Parts: sequence; C-alpha cells; structure tokens
Amino acid sequence: MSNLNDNDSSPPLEPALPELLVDQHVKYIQALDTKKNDLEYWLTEHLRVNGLYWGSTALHILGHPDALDKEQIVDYLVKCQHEDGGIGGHIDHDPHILSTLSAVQVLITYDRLDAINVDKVVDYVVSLQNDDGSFSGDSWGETDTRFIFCAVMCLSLLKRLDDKRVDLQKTIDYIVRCRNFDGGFGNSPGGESHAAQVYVCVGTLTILGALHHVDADQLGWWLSERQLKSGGLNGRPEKLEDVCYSWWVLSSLSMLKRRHWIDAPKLTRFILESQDTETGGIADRPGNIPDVFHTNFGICGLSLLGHPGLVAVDPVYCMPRHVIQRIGLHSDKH
Ligand code: GRG
Ligand code: ZN
Repeated sequence: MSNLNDNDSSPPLEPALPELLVDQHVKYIQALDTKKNDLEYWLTEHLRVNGLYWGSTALHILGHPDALDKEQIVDYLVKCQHEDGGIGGHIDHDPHILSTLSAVQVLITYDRLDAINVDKVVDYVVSLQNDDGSFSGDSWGETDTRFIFCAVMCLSLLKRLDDKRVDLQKTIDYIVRCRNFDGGFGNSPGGESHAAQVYVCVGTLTILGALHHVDADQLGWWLSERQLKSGGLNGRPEKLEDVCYSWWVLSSLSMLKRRHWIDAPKLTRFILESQDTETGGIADRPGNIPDVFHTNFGICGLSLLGHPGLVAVDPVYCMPRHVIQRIGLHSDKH
C-alpha cells in the first residue's frame, strides 16, 4: 500500500553551501588597524603582533599577499624587538615567546628576516629553556607546551635547531610526559587532553623528528571524535564546536596522515556558515561576532580541506606552504 506521507519522510534538502567571501574577509582584515575608537582595539593591544600574524597569514592563504603595507609592518616589528633579542606583543611591551614566534613568522612570510637581529632572537629563545627540557614563555618562568612549540618552531624557522646550548632530547622527553592514557596531550604532565595542546605537542615532535612517540591510530581516533553533528569540531569531550579547532584538529590529523578521518564536506559547511556576511571575518561559530583569530584559523582549516581558490597552508608551521618550501624546510611531505 502506498504511503501518503512518502514525500514527508524524504530527507530535507540541504541549504546551498555558502560561498567563501574572499573580498569581504580581505577588507575586514585591512580595516582592523583603523578601529581605534573601539574598546576591543585597546583591550587587545598585547596581542597586536599575534594579530598581525593571524591577519597576514589569512591574507596570504586567501591569495592577497599585498593587501597590507609590508614596509610598515616590518618597521613596526623592528620596534618591538628588545635588547635581549625577544619581541614583545606591541611596542614597549615585554618580550614573550608567543609574540617572538609571530614576528618571526610574519617576517619570513614577507621575506624580511634581515630586518631584525636573528642571533639575538636565538639567544632569547635559548635562554628560555628549563632544566626539564621545557621552555618558559618569558623571563618570569611560566611554562606550557605552547611555549615549547613556539621555541622549537622559532629555532626551526631560523635554522638554529643545532644550537649546542639547547637540549632537544630533554624537550622530546618532556612532551612525551604530557601524553595521556587517551592518546591526547595536555599543557603539562597530567594536564587534560585538549586538541590545541595536541597540535603543539604533535607539531613539536614532528619538527624534532620524534613522531614515533605517538600512537597515530589512537590519537587519530580521539581527534576524529571531536567532530559534532553540526560538522564543527570541539577541543575536548562535552565542549562546544568552534571554528578554531578546524585548525588544531585538522593540522594534527594531517601530521598523523589521517586528515580523511574527518567528514570534510560537513566541516567545510560549518566554517562557511560561521562567516559574517555583513562585516566579513569568521566567528567561532555561526551567528557570533567575527575576530581575526577565528578568521585565520577558519581560512587555514579550509585550505587544509583543499577548498578551491585558497593557497596551500603548511600543517606544522601554519604559514603558506610555498614560504616553507622557499626557506627549504620541506614540511610538505605531511
Ligand atoms: C603557529 C598556529 C601557531 C600557533 C603557535 C600559541 C600556539 C602556538 C598555540 C596555541 C594553542 C592553544 C592552547 C590555543 C588555545 C585554543 C583555545 C580555543 C582554547 C580555549 O580553551 P577553553 O577551555 O575552550 O576556553 P573549550 O573549547 O575547551 O571550551
Ligand atoms: Zn576558538
């Protein structure tokens, strides 16, 4: 007997996939430095150098490398370097490894590393290593696996991993101590597994050629479990999905050669639906206010997903792949 409700039981049609709003995102990033009447602009002063890294990386991946004034950026970053070699988050801000790495990444991307004193940057990074192999974020001593990754990535980008003053075997041993029973990594030994900490630990081990310490199937499974019904990814069980995990999770899966363990079309849709169609920029999830951090990691996530029209991003260094190739790091094998 025919069912009168046949039509009702067919799955609802998916709404059309939103387009990637390239021009709007370019304008959004270009306008960030003009928002001097916004409280937000001043509250984020300590993140200015990080913001420059997120904005310029997003523009390069969008295929608009000349959308910001390169020489103005270089002059600004030079002013952020201190006598001890470290680079602060803004002019007259204390040096920190987070802003030091961002500045190095931006200068290499614009091929202007010659503008700063590289030997001094290396001295600064080396000075941050602790006896247990970890690195502190600054001279005040706080330590976290993020800072280890930043230090190791800095030395790698500057081709100074062979500096005899650092003990990288101890660094590997420390990272291995941050691995948990579920295969994930935390911010310190015993810390809860978190996808962003997974990225920094797997990234460190990848750069140091020590990825054999990771059970790729177990960690790949934990990472693929981060995808929720909406298609978006969360950072740990029971948490909300967020666009930035598109980067932390996908880059980690790429390094583990298991990127296909994520449903790519569903994640692509989630990222595209998080775009702000009025102002440009991407938010942490659909309907929220965009920011340059999520804009960058959304675009870099789409690049890893092979979204058409985007420049390829390197899954370890989170910089354009052609830049990593230009400096001879060849991390495209991941
Ligand atoms: C070169 C890309 C790149 C990075 C440099 C600084 C750094 C290395 C990595 C940052 C890694 C990190 C720990 C990011 C934080 C991500 C994040 C959204 C944390 C929020 O944590 P919770 O607990 O959010 O507030 P959840 O999602 O767990 O509720
Ligand atoms: Zn986020």
